[in-house]
Amino acid sequence: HWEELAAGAMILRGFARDHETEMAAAIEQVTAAAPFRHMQTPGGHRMSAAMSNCGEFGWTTDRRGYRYTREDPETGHPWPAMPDVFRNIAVTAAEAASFPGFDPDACLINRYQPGARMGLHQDRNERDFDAPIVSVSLGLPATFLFGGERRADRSLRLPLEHGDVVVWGAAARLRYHGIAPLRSGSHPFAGEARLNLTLRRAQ
Ligand code: MD3
Ligand code: FE
Repeated sequence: HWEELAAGAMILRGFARDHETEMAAAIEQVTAAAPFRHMQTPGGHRMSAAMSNCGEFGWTTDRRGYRYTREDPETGHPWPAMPDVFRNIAVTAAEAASFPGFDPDACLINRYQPGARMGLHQDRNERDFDAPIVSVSLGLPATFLFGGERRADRSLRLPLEHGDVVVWGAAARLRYHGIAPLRSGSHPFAGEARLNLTLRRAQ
């Protein structure tokens, strides 16, 4: 069962919990081939969340800018294939939130350790903003910051927990958002970390 958080943002609480064993194996497999790393922003800052990707395209940032690439710049190899379990969760969730036919070609994996955060930003590197983004939260809980259409708009604070899936589309697709600094703790799924998958249509 889902509920609408805001126009265009549908939350399916605990939707991914039934698939956690398969997801853990899939994350292991992807990050063995494309290890988590702290990327550099164009402004020269090191991101506090560590990242990896799977799928045809992966999101990266360095001093030259933000973009999607077919290859992992660290290894020169294509990003690992998107595991079926990720795709299936995203497609089913999108369908439940009335986005039939979602066909993700990119999955960014973020790892937050205590203190890591993500400042308010918009996701604008995708070609088509009509496709939603599906996020899957795993491990430690986090406070999601949900802003408005302008950076200065007030943010709502929303807890996201292990297994929560959110479909961000339509009117929510270009809203500012971020993650407050992760609080210390331990979770049976991920130890002292939060993992977040975002499945996207990049190209
Ligand atoms: C709302 N990740 O990777 S996921 C990101 O928890 C990102 O790691 C956060 O923001 C995380 O870009 C938040 C939830 C999310 C993802 C994309 C959105 C919310 C969104 C795009 C538009 C609006
Ligand atoms: Fe984002």
